[in-house]
Amino acid sequence: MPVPRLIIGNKNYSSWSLRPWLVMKQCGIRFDEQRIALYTDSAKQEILRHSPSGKVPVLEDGDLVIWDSLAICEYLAERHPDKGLWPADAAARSFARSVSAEMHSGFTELRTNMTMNCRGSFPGKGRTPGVAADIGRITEIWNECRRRFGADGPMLFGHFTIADAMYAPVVLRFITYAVETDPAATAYMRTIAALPALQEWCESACTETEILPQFERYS
Ligand SMILES: N[C@@H](CCC(=O)N[C@@H](CS)C(=O)NCC(=O)O)C(=O)O
Repeated sequence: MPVPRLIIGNKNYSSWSLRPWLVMKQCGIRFDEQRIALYTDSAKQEILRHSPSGKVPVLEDGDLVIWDSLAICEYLAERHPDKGLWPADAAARSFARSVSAEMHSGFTELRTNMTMNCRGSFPGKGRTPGVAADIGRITEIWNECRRRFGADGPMLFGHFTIADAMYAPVVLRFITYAVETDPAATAYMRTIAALPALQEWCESACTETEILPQFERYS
């Protein structure tokens, strides 16, 4: 039986691609992966062959095309109810959806000034006042999730959910830019960073040869 195909960008730089990829890997959902090197002369044309938005990630599953990271995660949660991709409890689930949507639509300062770069190491760079505010809000989210809903495990809602995938690229950014966090947030970051699936992504990112100057401004 054919498996879904996830089309992603460069692993070193494409944080939106990482989110659904991590959900599928972490939950053992079988899929084929196709990588398009972003921002080359032919990249846009190639992406548009798969994704009407001209952006990655996009998931092709039979006749279905699902574009946008969060829409893909929602689709996976519907297709795989056994994986617990959202918390079972309604209060926890609405909280998980809210923090995932907050990530998806927000933290622009952080995303602009501390772009994901798995290979990079830029301690202290990019800390505008807006970035500091984003860092404060993100650690507040992590700590509140852990305190209120995380008793059954080390993730935001105990076990791995879409919310953890949404924040995994932020964990990678905090490592790259050496953001210092409180002990609870640091423990959460360690848990996410140790996920074999995330390590696999980073190892793969390190083998990529493309260098995109717009994401290397501190190099
Ligand atoms: N809201 C979209 C954002 C997708 C997005 O911005 N993707 C970037 C890569 S991380 C992209 O495709 N850039 C290539 C381009 O714009 O040509 C999502 O969540 O999937």
